[in-house]
Amino acid sequence: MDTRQSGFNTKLVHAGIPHDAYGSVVTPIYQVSTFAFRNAQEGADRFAGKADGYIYTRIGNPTTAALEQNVAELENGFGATAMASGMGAVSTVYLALLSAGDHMVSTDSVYGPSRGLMEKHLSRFGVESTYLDTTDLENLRKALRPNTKLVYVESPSNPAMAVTDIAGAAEIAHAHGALLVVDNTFASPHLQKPLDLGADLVLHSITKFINGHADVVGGIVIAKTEALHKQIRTMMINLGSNMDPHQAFLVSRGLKTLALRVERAEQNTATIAPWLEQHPAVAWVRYIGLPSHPQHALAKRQMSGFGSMISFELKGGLEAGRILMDSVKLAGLAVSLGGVETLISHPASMTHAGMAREDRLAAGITDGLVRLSIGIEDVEDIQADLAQALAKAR
Ligand code: LCS
Repeated sequence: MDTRQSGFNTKLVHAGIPHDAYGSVVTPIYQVSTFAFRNAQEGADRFAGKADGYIYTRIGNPTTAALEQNVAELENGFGATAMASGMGAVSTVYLALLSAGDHMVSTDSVYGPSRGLMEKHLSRFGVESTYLDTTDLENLRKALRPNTKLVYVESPSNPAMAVTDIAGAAEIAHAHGALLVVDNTFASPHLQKPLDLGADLVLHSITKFINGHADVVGGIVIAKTEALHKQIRTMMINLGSNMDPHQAFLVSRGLKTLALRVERAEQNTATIAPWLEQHPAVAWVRYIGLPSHPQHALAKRQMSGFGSMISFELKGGLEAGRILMDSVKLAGLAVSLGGVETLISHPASMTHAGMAREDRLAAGITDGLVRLSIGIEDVEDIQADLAQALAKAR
């Protein structure tokens, strides 16, 4: 079925499924490392790109290709390349698009290792970077240098929940001859389509909303054009950052319910966030769906929903936050997010522990910030769990 003109939910269920001899209604697992050629000429033609067909699973695999086709359609891109992890996607993008002497500008509150990889490792190869508050586009414009080749935005950002104007960032990047990459992990393709807003590449930690069941680590990069898609794919093949077919099978299974999961989790969050904000033990709440969020209006404009990620701090700061995290029973005390289960974590000592404290504070990641990923459980149970833990933390 050609789903390219279909609605989002139809794409989730049907896009990318290959037609096989058995009429399989979902994509089977091609747990195969290498594919035989009928003759030597066909092998040579496949390598030269003159004949269709698979060669070797690091280069491409039918199960992985089905997932790639599905996500490319969801993001309205030319093509997608699935990776072993979200960091596999981030590192492949950096290495494909940046060379010694190039400069990148990025959101200061990106996922810790996305920044660490650049500042601690790519810097060894002569790549420069500037991290700043990209919610202020003037900041971004001023940071561009003659050698700036890439603008890398995470929106909403992890865990500061900073929202960047993607169309505005695209305009600034393109006027300068640079590309715009958007990490769309926190929104998922259901709530935000950065390519439609002007981005050149979108990436996801598939581990989060796209898979949604806390049982797979994976990543994906979606390109707007054929040329960019080929550039990313070639780097993935050379780095060996490919996704395994068994991983891809599980992700395709989880993906079918993305819209249902995201909508239910957001419905729960719409109850939890305002309740937390008025709770006497809570100092502040950052949720993009609350009018108190500084980019609430922008989020409303460029996204079709507010999602299920909340950052907040207790009046008792870090010490109270620790008691809260040790007291929850339903919420899992774990990193990661975007699954069906509610999770709670402490970025300063966990996901963003690798950042210098002054960089963390400048990016809005305070010592006492607690991050919640609201799941799809009954909202009364989530609320009761948080209420009993907050009572202990007061
Ligand atoms: N981008 C974002 C926005 C992320 O949140 C993560 C992981 C990655 C990229 C990397 O993806 P991975 O390699 O883990 O699939 N974020 C995590 C977090 O907040 N807790 O655990 C992982």
